[in-house]
Amino acid sequence: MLSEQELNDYRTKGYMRREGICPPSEVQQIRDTLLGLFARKAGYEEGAQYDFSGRDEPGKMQSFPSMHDPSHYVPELRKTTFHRRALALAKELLGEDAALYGEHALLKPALYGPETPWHQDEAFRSPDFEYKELSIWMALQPVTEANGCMQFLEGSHLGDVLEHQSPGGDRSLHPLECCGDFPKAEAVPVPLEAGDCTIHDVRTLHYTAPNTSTAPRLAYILIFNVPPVYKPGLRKAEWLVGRRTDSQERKRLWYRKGGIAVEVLRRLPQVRVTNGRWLAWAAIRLSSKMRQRASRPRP
Ligand SMILES: O=C(O)CCC(=O)C(=O)O
Repeated sequence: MLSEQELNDYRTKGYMRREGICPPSEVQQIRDTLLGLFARKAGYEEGAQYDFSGRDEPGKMQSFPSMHDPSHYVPELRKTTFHRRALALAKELLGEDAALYGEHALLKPALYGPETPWHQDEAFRSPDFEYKELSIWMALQPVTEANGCMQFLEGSHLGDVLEHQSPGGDRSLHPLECCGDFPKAEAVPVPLEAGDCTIHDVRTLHYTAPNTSTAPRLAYILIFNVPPVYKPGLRKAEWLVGRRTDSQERKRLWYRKGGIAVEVLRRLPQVRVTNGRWLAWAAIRLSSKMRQRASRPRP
């Protein structure tokens, strides 16, 4: 799907733009499906749906509705042309081992939808692994700077993971913002038509502005990776220590009430047992999560 020139460009810049990854009829169908999931707050109790930029409080209107893995609630999403083409692109960019790591839907409300702070996705990941990962961000209506199209810092994926922090120092909030030194003024906004996408590397610095338009901005993002390589102590990520969002808390309670079995059944068909490196990654992640939990002070 990609020319040598496009591959080289991606490697140099850390992002690219693709037109028409999704046919127009499917754009409408995916849009309606995701809006329906937001409207009925699907997955809220499981921690899959949450406010991306504020606290989740009962009865409070979300400032930036966000949802992880919508295909857990509507499995047909995985059968779309978008999923199929996105996987093919990921394999070209990351290698044949590439597989879907997660999905994200982000609904930036009209007029007041807040910004997504500058960040590198790797800042959210455990610092004990080396990653090869990318995100395919599809617009479900036209996007420009005015309603929050993606903006990138060219070449930023070639440097280190910079210092990040929780906005206002509040570690119960979902976003992380980059507080390292980088030339924000060189940001490149990438406007798109509905059904177009951007692709960015896990280390590329990116940002979206507040939605000042009169219509909501909806994006559907697919994240792909190859098995991360365990390198204990590779980086430090102080900003992750003690971070606990409201949605993580709901997920923990849901797991305890038996949700863990549901989660295992949902993920089982996707388990990548064909390659020992996926199994090693899963086992190391599980044991480090259990160690973290054991060392956490009891309330
Ligand atoms: O859509 C947004 O506002 C931000 C998306 C983002 O940060 C990402 O896809 O990594």
